Amino acid sequence: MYKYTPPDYYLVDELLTDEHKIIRSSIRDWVDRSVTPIIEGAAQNNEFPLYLFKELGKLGAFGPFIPEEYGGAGLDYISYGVIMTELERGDSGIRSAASVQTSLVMYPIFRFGSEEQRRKYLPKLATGEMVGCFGLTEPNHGSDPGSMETKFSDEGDHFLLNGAKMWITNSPIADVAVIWAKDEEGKVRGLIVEKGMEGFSAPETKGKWSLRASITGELVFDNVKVPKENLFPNVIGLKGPLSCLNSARYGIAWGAIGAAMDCYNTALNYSLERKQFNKPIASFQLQQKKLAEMVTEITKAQLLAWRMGVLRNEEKATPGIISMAKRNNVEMALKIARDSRQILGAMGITDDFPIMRHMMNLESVITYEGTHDIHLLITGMDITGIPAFS
Ligand code: TGC
Ligand code: FAD
Repeated sequence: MYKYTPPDYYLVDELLTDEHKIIRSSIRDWVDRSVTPIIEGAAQNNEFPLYLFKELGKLGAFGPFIPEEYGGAGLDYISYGVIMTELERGDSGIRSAASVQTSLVMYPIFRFGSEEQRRKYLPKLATGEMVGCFGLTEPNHGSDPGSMETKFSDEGDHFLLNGAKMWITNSPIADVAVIWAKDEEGKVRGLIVEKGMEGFSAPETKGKWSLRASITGELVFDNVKVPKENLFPNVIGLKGPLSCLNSARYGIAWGAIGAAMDCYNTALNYSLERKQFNKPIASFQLQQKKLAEMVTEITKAQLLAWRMGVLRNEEKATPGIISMAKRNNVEMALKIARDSRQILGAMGITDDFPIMRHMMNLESVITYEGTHDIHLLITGMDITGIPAFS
């Protein structure tokens, strides 16, 4: 395994503040210490290293932009992005855990929840004492969440929730689930469902070839009685869950750069060391083409992410801006993983190197939080004004 030396061809580091660099270095050290040594084994064994959850909480990886009074760190969005890049250099599954906890659980509770909900859940989610998950996707409705079937009725002193969600990161280990369901008028609302509520189960989804160090499952609601105070009072409609996705997609656009940089760093070092025909393979033009294109694409992705971060801090990052960065940066990372794998030849398929694991993980990353196609259509709609989804 090579020392991690991420590329910074355009001196993008100079755009970061000292605070961003301190945060980055603490997460990078933690990944070197706690993730890199165990992650290949965890992926091979298809196990989420749950004990890392509280460590992530201690590091401040959960809710970095949530105000300190609710347990967050009150940082800006570039700090959040930098954290995501470092975590995904370790593994997309570790970044997923932080994405879901931060953007899909803490963010909606902070933004749409009551003051009581904020005080009850946010501090424990920030420390990792509580694990959260987010249920939007259903067996019959993935790209089209507006057609969801999960619904709840008003039973006087409580709600009755029925339906099912699928492909939910962390659902089997979650203490709380942020669930999006339709009310009796067909309006999408958000509810907090807690582990142990009667009729609520969260079976694990087995057999994944991707994100093997992350746990995924279903959420099944069979006449679950949900207390009325668990409804989000401050949002009605699909814009609720879609706003959470903006935050998570933003983090993924930064995160994918970490996976790409780890692959590039591995391929560059290997190509300088590995000799064929009495020369390092890095001396052959075909390999230099791959490496030169990789560093070019990483640089473009870094600049896109940084600019998106500035706009997000200024509350000017539209959903279209975020979709473009998620789509571009994840595709970039997946291509770099594939090209890096080729540079390593047969060694590229082994777990002596991180490339194949990143490549398989990125097949999920390019699908979740909106597929590659859906993000293209979001950009298409943004520039033409015509939605082409249906
Ligand atoms: P549409 O009619 O366009 O919009 C409905 C309402 O929502 C508003 N809206 C948004 N609001 C905030 N942010 C956005 N990005 C928004 N996009 C739309 C819109 O203005 C409208 O508001 P209003 O007030 O007029 O009602 O909705 P549509 O039904 O046509 O769907 C549009 C589409 C296809 C873009 C959207 O539904 C979509 O993004 N589909 C992809 C689904 C998706 O991304 N699912 C992700 C599930 S979570 C996940 O994958 C977690 S992975 C976790 C991990 O990291 O491990
Ligand atoms: P579909 O929507 O069935 O799409 C299938 C194919 O059709 C895709 O190629 C898609 O691009 C294409 N397609 C669909 N509609 C159109 C269209 N209008 N035009 C052109 N092409 C179209 N969801 C959650 O709610 N919470 C989670 O925590 C979560 N975690 C996940 C973890 C993992 C590991 C994975 C793999 C998924 C997770 N998801 C989660 C679900 C994820 O968001 C969905 O898989 C994703 O939104 C796509 O939905 P789908 O798989 O049903 O695909």
